[in-house]
Amino acid sequence: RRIGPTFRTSHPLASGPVVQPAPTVDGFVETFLGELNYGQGVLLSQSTVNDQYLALARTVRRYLMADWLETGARRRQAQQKTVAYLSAEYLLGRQLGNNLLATNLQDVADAAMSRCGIDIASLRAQEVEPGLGNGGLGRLAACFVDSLATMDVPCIGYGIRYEYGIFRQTFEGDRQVEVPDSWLSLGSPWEFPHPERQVLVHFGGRTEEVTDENGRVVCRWVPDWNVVGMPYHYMVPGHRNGVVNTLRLWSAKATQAFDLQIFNSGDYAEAVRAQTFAENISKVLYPEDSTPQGKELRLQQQYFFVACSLHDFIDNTLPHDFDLRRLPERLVVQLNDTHPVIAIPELMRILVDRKGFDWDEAWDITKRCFAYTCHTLLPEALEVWSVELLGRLLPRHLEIIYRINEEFLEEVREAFPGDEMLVRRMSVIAEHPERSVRMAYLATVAGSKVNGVAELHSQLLRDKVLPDFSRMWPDKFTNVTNGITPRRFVLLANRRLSDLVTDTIGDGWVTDLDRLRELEPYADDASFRAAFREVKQGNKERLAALLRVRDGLEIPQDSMLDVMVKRLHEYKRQTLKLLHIVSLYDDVVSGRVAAEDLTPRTVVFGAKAAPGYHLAKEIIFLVNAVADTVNADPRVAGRLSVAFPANYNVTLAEKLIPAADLSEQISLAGKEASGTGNMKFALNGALTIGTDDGANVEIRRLVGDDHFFLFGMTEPEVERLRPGYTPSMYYEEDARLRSTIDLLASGHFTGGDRQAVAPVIDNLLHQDAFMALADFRSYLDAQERVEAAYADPDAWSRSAILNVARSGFFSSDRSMRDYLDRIWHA
Ligand code: T68
Repeated sequence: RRIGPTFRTSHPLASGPVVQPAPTVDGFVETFLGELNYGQGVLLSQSTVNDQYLALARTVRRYLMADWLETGARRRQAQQKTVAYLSAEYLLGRQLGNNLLATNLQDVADAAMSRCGIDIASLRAQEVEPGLGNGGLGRLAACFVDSLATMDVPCIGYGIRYEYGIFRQTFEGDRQVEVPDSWLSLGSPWEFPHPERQVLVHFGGRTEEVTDENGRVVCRWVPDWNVVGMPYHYMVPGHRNGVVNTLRLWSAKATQAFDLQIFNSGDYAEAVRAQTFAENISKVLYPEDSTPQGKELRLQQQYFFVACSLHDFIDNTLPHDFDLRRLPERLVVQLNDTHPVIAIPELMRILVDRKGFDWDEAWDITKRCFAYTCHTLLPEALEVWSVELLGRLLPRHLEIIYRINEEFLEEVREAFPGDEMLVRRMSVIAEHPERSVRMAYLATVAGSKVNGVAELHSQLLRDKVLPDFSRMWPDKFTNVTNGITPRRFVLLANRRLSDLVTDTIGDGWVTDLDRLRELEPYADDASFRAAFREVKQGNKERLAALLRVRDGLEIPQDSMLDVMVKRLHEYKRQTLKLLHIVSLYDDVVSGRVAAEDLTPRTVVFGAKAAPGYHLAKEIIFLVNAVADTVNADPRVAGRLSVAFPANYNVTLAEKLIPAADLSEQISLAGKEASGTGNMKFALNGALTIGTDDGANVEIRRLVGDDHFFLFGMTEPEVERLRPGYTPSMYYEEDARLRSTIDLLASGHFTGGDRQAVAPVIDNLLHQDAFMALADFRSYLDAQERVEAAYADPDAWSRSAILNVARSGFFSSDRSMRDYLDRIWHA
């Protein structure tokens, strides 16, 4: 049955304008009621909050539609180079607020809803954020597509429409319990299915050589099963510039819904087996684990979305008569980590097997189309796939990878004759512990550029992770420091600060964040500082109100808000923060320090642990246990409290970050590739306590040493200490550390249960792979400097304002300019 376009383009209506509703309160109300009545099929008087939310979302959508269609048409016409951003994750956050902001309809919508007797805040709260990512990597992708739309750069974001995103975290008895995130269950008004653009994806089977019509021997893949990729389109609006780009996420469907014969025979489960199997591919997001578990489904997901995306671009986006020799002029594929790297052999397969290119020409085209971003430094996080699995799932791709590797190793032998050790080290195929494909190496061999995500990270990537490759191709390696979108993370999340900044320097900063520099002189202006403090206070009150309702947590108002939010990982060292809290508490309960002498402090944690990461879950348990005890102890009441709201996500980040005074960025130096939360805090006027790691290095350089609390070993110091590192030595030699650990180990926080704390304590004393104990003393000293600084509100606000003024560099708009200049040349 035909599902392609059937309209005659010569018809007079074919080029008519798309009608947008009037951007007035009347126009908005009318459209909203129309959506409620005709879209949802309910009367206002009968409607639920969800009906109203959906109608509001569809109303806002209408205002974006004309721009979306127009942008698409313009892009098809212009035939410019397009960035295909391939990412297995997009951590988008809620859409309604962002889209109201992009269309500048916030005030109109507020007035329209209140005219209908509806509290718009309750509708905003109704939206479930699409949590299609784990953390930094997925959120970065979302910031990047926002910036590209704002900069009017042709970009298609490609990814997976997981039916279940990152799990919802709950706590039961202080332990993390994961609940499936059924974000689609009440309907998603922001997506548009496009069945006419479905793609068939093959798996399994074997390869064979056949002679084609020109008498050439060619390779053919004879797969043994298929799934259909169904695209869903999402709007990615630029900021008030009439541009709407597209995010295209793929959902897996069976080629046939069910087997009617089996169904009729009564075996209902068997009749839908194939369907269930196929649809599992996009069922759920993999919770990041930092240790690749040879998960077959994960490789299926990766190939599935990559195959759909390349097919979509080549066969459905480019003009039909496009000469693929010119592909690199029209397409640059940015690989967001190794998850989409299977796209490299896939493009080779398309060019050689399907389009009839000879190998060398195909390889030349392919190399010019790809670039690769690495997001890690942990060797165990570099993805590898066993040859056995890859060959079983994608036999043709394995052959292609072998050939790419053979030719590459010949190149190595020519460049460095007689060094077979080097050849073995650089091979895309690892031999031990089992034969496997090193995806980062494949990406480096094929990519025109390889970049790290902060200066230090890019340096370590060259020197430590891929040293042989950087020796062979020094020019291939570059850096692009990460960034964050100021639209979501300042304008939307921190309206109070945005208004103050705009009243002071105008609103140019929203799309040109370097303009925040103009705030610098105001750091010395007492009335501006007072206004700035009022902003912070307002944000703290907003947070307190939210946590009261959301989590039943009370956070005191007159205290330093000290925040550590990020995935739970040993290298990020939530335990170091925990040791600090326990040491403060210990000081008071042991009588060393009078409670009145503690700087009032509220520590907020937010962190999810991967479900299979046992030690991380033990750390969560311990943080909760310490929080319970500390919060209930009258000896520290009003002086020290700990809050751990469950289910940290983008929505919570938008409320937490603007309220923070102190930003905790305390990873072991050399382990955090960049961090992006660190940038969000600085830009919202929190001061950072941090190690010399990731983008902290650049933040400190920009905001200035006096406005950043540095502590801990540097990366070279870490490496020097590593051999023979004995954590228990620090315990023996530092009385304060000993007392802190003893108190934790005593079971004081776990109702006397010493067993419950043993996993974390034993690990710290006997392994401590991320050297929390080595940095403990230095961290405590830095915290004392924090307290001294906080005691002078004027000096503190001055530093906070300078953090804002000097963080413009961390706009993802700047990151995009760097990608454009250094990598994409688009
Ligand atoms: C993060 N990586 C880096 N990975 O840790 C962080 N991993 O320093 C950096 O700022 C950020 O990327 C953006 O560059 C991740 O977030 C993952 O989420 C991940 C997901 C699946 C598998 C492995």
